[in-house]
Amino acid sequence: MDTPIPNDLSAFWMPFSANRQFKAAPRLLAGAKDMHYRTPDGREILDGTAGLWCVNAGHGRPEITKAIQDQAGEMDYAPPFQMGHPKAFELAARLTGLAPDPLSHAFFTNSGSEAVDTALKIALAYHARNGEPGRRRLIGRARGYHGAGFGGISVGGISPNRTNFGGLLPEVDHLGHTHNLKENAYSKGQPDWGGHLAEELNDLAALHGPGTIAAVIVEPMAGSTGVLVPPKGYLERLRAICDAHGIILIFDEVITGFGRLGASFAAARFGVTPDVMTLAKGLTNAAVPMGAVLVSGEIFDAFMDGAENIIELFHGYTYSAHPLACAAGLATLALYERDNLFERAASLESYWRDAVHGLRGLPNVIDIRNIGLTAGIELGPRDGAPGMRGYEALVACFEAGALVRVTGDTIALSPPLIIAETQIDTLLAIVAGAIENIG
Ligand code: PXG
Repeated sequence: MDTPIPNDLSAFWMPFSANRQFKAAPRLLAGAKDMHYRTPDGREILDGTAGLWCVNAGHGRPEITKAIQDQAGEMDYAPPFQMGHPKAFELAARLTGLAPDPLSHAFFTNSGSEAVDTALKIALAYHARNGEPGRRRLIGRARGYHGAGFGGISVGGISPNRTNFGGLLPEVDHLGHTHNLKENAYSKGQPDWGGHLAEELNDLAALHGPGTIAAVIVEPMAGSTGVLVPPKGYLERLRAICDAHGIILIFDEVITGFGRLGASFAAARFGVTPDVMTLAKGLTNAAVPMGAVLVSGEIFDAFMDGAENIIELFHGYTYSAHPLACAAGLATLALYERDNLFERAASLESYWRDAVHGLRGLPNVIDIRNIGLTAGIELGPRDGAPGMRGYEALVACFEAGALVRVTGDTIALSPPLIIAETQIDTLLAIVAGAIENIG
């Protein structure tokens, strides 16, 4: 059945999009099932990006749809302040059960951006309550993406996301990024070179005074800026330096959570556990917006002193732990477990790695990197027109029947974890054809 195409695209101000370019030649998606989108004119598009790194269990899973439908019929909404509903507590227990120790408490938000702002606020408030109000500095990393809120863009390291938005948060500094083509081009999995870059945190601690730093936030694997895989030893070193100086380590696992790297979380894959973890996307398979912040018992307990009738954290959202999101989250976690999707991602990794590295040698390809079910395929920029080659690759892939994500001139792939080996072949053949055709 054909879905009608809207006849006027003008009113919608599209996020993170070139509005005029898009509206001159729109790419619309109207349906989705398992590994495919469907366009309004009935074309099937293989989903090479799990939507936007989020539909990890594939599209339109009936178990999730039904859970949302049932919950909407039973109770549409419940206020989360000074009230509760059963599924919120159940989801928090299941989520913390899945997370590595000592992450034992969950705060719910509606997006990754809100999860990041919440995590930063918790880190600052924790130190204040813990007798160290002078710890107010937040450290992010160049090329980090932590959402679009003021907290997230302040610690984020993507310059156009920060420009023209005023003074941002004070008392923020950044580590350098770990991307280095000269040392690490065509690395498979974690690069050998670059673990020492974590020492920059010691330099920043010396510069500002270690007792002034509240938290460090990093994506264990940076997704948005093109699949930057952590060098061997890097995260371990960050953890050790944070421990030495009393700094809270926040892993932003909005992309890396829920099987993307072949384990529940990047923390489990790399064997490095943060004090705070931010989540969203795959938490509900993206069927209902939801984010979460997981914190250690030590952090939670620091808030649980004082008079019991006083609100411990003056923070929250109207839709924190929304019943539809909780229902979707519970159904999603059950599906991940029932279908062993994290293990499936792990077992597909070597096939995926070989397939993506098979594109080495194609015109203009200057690097290929991978981990879990992710890949970054970096193209050299066209003279005087950085980003053009990437954009043309996106359009060419879409026309050939695959959805990919492009950041600058890097093609980023992150398919649903249900992808079959034959679909990996199809996806990479489409990407290879696009790279050859755009020249
Ligand atoms: N942290 C990380 C690590 C993310 O990847 C966010 C926070 C923010 O989440 P929300 O739900 O507020 O969007 C993200 C979001 C891309 C792309 O091009 C990635 C994201 C968003 C938009 C585009 O790869 N990730």
